Amino acid sequence: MPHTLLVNPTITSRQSARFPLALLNLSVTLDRFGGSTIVDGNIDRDIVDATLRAIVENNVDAVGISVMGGPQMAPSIAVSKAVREHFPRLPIIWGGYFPTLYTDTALSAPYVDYAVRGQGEETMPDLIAALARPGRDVSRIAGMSWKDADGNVVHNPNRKFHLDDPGIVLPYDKLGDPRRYLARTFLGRRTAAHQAAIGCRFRCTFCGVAAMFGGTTQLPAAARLDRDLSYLKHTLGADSIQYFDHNFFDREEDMIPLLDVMAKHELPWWCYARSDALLNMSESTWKRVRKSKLRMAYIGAESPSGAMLKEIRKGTRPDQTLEVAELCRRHGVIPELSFMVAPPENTVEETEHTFEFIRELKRINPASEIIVYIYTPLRESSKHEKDRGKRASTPLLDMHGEPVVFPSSPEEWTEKRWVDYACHADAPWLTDDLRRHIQDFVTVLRCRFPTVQDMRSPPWAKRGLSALAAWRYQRRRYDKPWELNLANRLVKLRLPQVAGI
Ligand code: B12
Repeated sequence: MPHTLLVNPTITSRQSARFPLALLNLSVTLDRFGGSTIVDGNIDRDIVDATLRAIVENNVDAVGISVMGGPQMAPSIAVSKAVREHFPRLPIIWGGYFPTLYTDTALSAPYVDYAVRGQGEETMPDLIAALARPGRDVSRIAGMSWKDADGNVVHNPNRKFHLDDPGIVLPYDKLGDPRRYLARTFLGRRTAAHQAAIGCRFRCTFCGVAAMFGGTTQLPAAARLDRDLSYLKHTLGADSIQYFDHNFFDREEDMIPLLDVMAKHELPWWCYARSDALLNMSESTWKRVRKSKLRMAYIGAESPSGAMLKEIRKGTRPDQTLEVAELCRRHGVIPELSFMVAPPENTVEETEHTFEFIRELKRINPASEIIVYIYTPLRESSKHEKDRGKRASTPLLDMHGEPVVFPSSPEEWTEKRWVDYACHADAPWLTDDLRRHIQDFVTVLRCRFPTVQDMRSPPWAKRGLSALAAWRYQRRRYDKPWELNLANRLVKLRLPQVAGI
């Protein structure tokens, strides 16, 4: 009976740690024919030591590591290297967004043996079973890539996405006391993270979710959601839910039974949504949404330019963004609108246009929360195979007009400029002046309108910051807000784009 160790390398602080849902889902299927143990680096801060100990204690046969680009790269490398060094014969499997989008880069490392692409629930048990057989033949396992005897990377075909009901709740007890993952947020005192549906039917060209799912989405049965919410509410004591669903509101008729379950449980919630879906919902469905206590919807507004929204295949329009801000106000839902500024073309104009658009949104609905990202498109080869090479894309150029060359090893992805790229925080075509200008605008905006998601700073401090920033915001004097930077050192507002809600 093979035993697999599943590792979530550290990506955030202990207070911001949420259920490592990827590993919990993998655990369910691995435990059907063997065993599994989870090490969560967001809780066990010395992830290398915790992993090495768990390998010995559980007599482990393989190690699976969940890897997302950005700040999780460095700890993922550290833990993989340590495993290779101490247990050279133990297979190391990477799964998650990074190996799915950058498969060759992941497998170029000597400490990555197998890369699972997409969903791991079926691929991982197949792989573990194959590794236990003589010859270790993995050539027929869909959804993964590997290295042959000569070190060449072989990509097996993709695997279809499935949302099977395991008939049980996730094995939360594997995390020690699961209650420590319930957090005090603006939604409640004990907010739990949950994922009900998977995937997204849209194929936006910039989005990692589209690259992973290729337009597939699968909704859970209402009975399953009911069982999961009952457990979170009654057994763990959760009083609110953050849904990690890639795009919560799918077809209206399919959402109604789910919303009814949620209305029964009355757990205030947060989710990802689209402006068009919210705008198209009937009054009776909105009634259900209100009853179920939706508090905030994260909506990818992306850009005020219709042309750019078309270019990135967003499928929504700028007027819908403005309309949804008003609609949310009427229904008592806070819209959390995210934008991508500084695209590679018309960089400065698009950015200024976005700032003005944000001001308009704030006029329509002052409670709107705004997230400003830098537009960092995916490499063509990272897109889903169905979408690769479909559109004539202009090559990305850096600020000197040279082509942007993406990293070819996991180590290179740990360089600050690439961590920032993965975090949508910087891009090679940004000049120092524009980078500073964007940072300054964001500083003025977040001080003028402190996020309700911040639970640490006292209300008087937030009011003080807002008053201090008022004149700059009013007169558009964003540049060099030294007094706000100083004040920010004392009042450290939460950054939802870094730590989640
Ligand atoms: C929770 C979350 C976080 C948490 C922490 C996650 C953690 N590992 O503990 C926090 C808030 C810290 C975080 C941060 C970031 N995140 Co994040 N995050 C998510 C979120 C909302 C949910 C992840 C989740 O639990 N999903 C549920 C599980 C079931 O799905 P899954 O993780 O995909 O796992 C499945 C497969 O990927 C695979 N798999 C995963 N791991 C493994 C491991 C093995 C061994 C195998 C075989 C398979 C496998 O099988 C799993 C089961 O099917 C996703 C969006 C989403 N809904 O998935 C974004 C998402 C993963 N994040 C993303 C990004 C980019 C980031 C950031 C790097 C940048 C940013 N600003 O958003 C930041 C870093 C911020 C910073 N500056 O520090 C992107 C990744 C896309 C990409 N291009 O790589 C996503 C998809 C959001 C998006 N729409 O863009 N994130």
